[in-house]
Amino acid sequence: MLGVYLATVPPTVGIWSSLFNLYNVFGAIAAILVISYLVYNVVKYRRREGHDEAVEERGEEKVNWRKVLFTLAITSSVLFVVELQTFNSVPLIVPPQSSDPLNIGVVGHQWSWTFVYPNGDRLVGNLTVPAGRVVILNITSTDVTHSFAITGLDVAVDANAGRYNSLWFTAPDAGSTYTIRCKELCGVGHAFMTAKMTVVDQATFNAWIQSTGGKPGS
Ligand SMILES: [Cu+2]
Repeated sequence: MLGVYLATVPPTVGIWSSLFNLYNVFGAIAAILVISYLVYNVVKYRRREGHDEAVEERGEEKVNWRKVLFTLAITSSVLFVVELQTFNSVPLIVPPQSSDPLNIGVVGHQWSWTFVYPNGDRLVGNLTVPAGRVVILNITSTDVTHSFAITGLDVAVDANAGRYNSLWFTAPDAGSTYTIRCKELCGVGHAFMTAKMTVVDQATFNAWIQSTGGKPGS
């Protein structure tokens, strides 16, 4: 089952993307069915000559309980399956227990992102992470609500003042870069509230974090 598969494999870009595509396919099929049925009924029951008289003659329309129950049964079954899959996917929200995660603080403000590294460094607009390691971001804001999103990794969470929201990911490929964006309209500078994420190997990361100067956080 998809749910069991999801619960045992760490989410990577591939899984998120395949889920996104799956939802697109399901959404398109549902849309085609619903809209076709709607158009069919609009045409079939369009107003015609003598319509009012016919309705008056028939008297009050009777409810077709068989149809109602059939629709209810189909809808409930679909929702039940979706609900099961949702509960199966809950472990995805929690980082894998066996991992040795790297915790980085993220502070959003109008209009930039500051990253607080474990050694106390605070760097604006520069998120550098080692490839293949679980990274946990603890995200907050000093002013309005922002939303932290890594384009291409398909992860995002709101940045709210007064609380920390976290997300986790593993970046699979050393040498690649990603663009971080705010995706909650937060003022005139919103569109330019970006940062760069660079993925390096663990040794390069260790050397880099030492070279940043270890400026203690303020
Ligand atoms: Cu914004």
